[in-house]
Amino acid sequence: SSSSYMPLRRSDSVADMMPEALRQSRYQMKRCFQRYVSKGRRLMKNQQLMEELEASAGDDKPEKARLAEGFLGYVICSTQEAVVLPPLVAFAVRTNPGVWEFIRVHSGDLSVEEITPSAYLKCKETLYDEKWARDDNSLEVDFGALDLSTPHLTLPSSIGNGMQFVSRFMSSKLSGKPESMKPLLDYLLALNYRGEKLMISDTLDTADKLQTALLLAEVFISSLEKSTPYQQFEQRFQEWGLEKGWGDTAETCRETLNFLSEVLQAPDPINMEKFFSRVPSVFNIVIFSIHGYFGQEKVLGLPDTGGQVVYILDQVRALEQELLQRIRKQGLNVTPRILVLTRLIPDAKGTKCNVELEPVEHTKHSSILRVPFKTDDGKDLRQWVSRFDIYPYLERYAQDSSVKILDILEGKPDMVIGNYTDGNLVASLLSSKLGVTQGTIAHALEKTKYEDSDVKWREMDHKYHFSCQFTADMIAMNTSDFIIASTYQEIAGSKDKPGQYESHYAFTMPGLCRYATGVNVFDPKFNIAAPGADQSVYFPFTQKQARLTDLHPQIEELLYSKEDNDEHLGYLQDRSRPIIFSMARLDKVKNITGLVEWYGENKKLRDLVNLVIVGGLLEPSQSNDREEIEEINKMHSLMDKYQLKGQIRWIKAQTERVRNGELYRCIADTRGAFVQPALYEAFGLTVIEAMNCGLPTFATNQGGPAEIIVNEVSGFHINPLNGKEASDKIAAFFQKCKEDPTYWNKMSTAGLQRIYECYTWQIYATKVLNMGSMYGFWRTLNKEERQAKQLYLQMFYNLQFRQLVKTVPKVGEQPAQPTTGS
Ligand code: UDP
Ligand code: LCN
Repeated sequence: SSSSYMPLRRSDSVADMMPEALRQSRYQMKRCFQRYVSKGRRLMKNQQLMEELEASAGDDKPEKARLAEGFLGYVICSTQEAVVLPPLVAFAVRTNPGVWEFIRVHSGDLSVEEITPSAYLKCKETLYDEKWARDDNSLEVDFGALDLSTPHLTLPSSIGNGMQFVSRFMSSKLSGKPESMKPLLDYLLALNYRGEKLMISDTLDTADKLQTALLLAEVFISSLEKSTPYQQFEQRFQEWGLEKGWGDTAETCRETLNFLSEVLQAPDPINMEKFFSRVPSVFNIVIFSIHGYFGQEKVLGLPDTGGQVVYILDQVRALEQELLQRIRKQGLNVTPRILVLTRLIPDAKGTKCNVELEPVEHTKHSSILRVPFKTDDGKDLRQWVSRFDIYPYLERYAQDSSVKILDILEGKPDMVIGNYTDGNLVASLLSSKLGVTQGTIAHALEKTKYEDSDVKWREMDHKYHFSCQFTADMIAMNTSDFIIASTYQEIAGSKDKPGQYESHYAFTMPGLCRYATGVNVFDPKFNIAAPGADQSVYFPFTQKQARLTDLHPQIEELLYSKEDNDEHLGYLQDRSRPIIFSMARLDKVKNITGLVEWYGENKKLRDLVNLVIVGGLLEPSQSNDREEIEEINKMHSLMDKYQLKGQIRWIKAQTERVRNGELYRCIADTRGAFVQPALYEAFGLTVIEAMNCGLPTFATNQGGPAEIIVNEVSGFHINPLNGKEASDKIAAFFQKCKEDPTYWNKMSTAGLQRIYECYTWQIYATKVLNMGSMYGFWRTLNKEERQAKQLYLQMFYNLQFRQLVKTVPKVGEQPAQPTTGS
């Protein structure tokens, strides 16, 4: 019989549509659900659910197709995972980025019920810790319940545009009665630099008075020559109650006055944003990046030391420039300061990580400030500590660094920005203590890197201490005023795959804590500001006059000398071939060994190109990082297995940025390509470095690179889970280039174009300083609710986080006994 399918209205809620769908294809559904429950209790992921749905149609091909296209197919296809507890099956359905629904279906009578995230999580916990799941008083946290009056975005496509939404919402909130302006007025009245008033004086204490003053000033100033310096009319401004900060010339002052007049008359988002981009509210910034070796020389490629360091140093340079330009335009004579806080490591291993204060190169007012970790007996901890084991040192670190910061800045910073879990937690402690605006950056959230790391936290805790890490992440995300993400996918993923932040929406760590709402990606605190690459280091290979030819002999040796030494292994027999190049820390997720294996397996590719790898150390005995050691061993065994010598060059981690820039360009000279094969990459700075140098790039479709590169337009996506397909794709490219050399140039140019349009530090700095200013005001609204949440977070920190920290051994201590024999 032909079954009739209901018309799909995909915007409707799944729970609402389900009963009707069931009525229409009851028989197939029953078969499918029988399969789901037949194997007993378990967690099923999307792929398994789809496979079993297909299998339930047996050999009937048309039936299979109908199922896949029908409503059930749609629901299962959108289901991220399902918990099977016969006879019930609970589904976590994600119909759109950020949009989740939880439903429970009875496999016998096919009744459907919508359930809360908490109820869904309880089902899931049953699989791992039944007693805890059934305990009415197990710890449940719902941060969402604490921001009831925070407005939320509703459109998935707007996620990451928080600032725009905030300025719209503020516009409507400040509209209407004159009293509505009070928060803005109070904010302006409080503006000062070290006690000296800015913009308005205390006399302008009502919106009316302010409006009148603005009007007088505007009329007066339009009669002046545009370039008239502020000093010439400063006196007049003061008579009206206007202080410094409006501008350096008549023209800029007039603009700023006008933006505010417009806002006072009838607030609109455009003038609101423009006004806030002018407000002198940020002069001193503190940035936390604690773990790893943080330095400017000889640190890159060391364990835990990669893109985050590059990102921050470039970020500081860009922010300082933008600050200087803004301050000048505000007509102020203020020196901005940026401090990057990291840890001081006495055993610095040839780096400068044992130096307390170090100026940041190419800046005038920015420094790295290093504060040591302390042992229990008050001594400086001498050695490097893995980011996974760092938790016991952070609270003390926050206290010690806050003393130093206040001392050096001679007061509070105006904004703190954290990086990664450790930096964000310390930034949270500091911002709560000092009451300053906080921004959060996560170069990678570990939760999504390790499958089921939330429900299986217990198994992994002795190695990774995720119990501490995820708790700290939750505290930071919820304390922070704004969150800076590099890409949309970092927040809300893609059509099929949840984003890093999104995966913290509702999750559970059975036996520890259930997050009914962890963080909601529709919160307007989320913003995208993509980093760039330093264009003085990474510039196109075609810029002949700028090329660093002095370095060519060294690079020549690095790539082509025939002998193995302690810098490189393997050699390239046929120099005429193009090179495919990859460079990364030798971590498992970077999947460098995967690339070597694909290359080894693919005869065609091996005939076309040579392979050059930069990463890690060459001998396991030289490393003290668990994962790196495993990967080093794997590299050796793959080189043996596929007899790669003669076709591969493996060079150890390279710490000279400038030389690396030239290295990318030398690879481009061979008309080669860059390959970034990571199993998952949060952003992927090497991808934009390579593209900046004009090197055609193949990068993982898992994470940031999928957004940086438009597939087949400005580069290529490869699927790291399908090595054959990936290596065939690379081979096909080189085959095509052989036949049509212009194809290589076309891809090279298209990559550059993409970079110039979207990935530069200038664009970034403007956005981030606007955030600082805008969210600095935003946090003054809704004070009571914020304070209540802050108290709750403090309690959570004290009762939960501090207890968990005790399970992490300090350096030299015996690890806590694992609870199960593993
Ligand atoms: N890098 C380097 N030498 C190495 C490996 C990496 O200089 O041996 C640099 C690379 O050029 C890039 C950064 O380290 O600037 C890595 O950043 P990415 O975002 O690719 O990855 P992460 O290491 O942050 O995960
Ligand atoms: C850390 C990572 O893992 C990369 O994906 C990023 O590109 C880098 O930090 C800079 O944000």
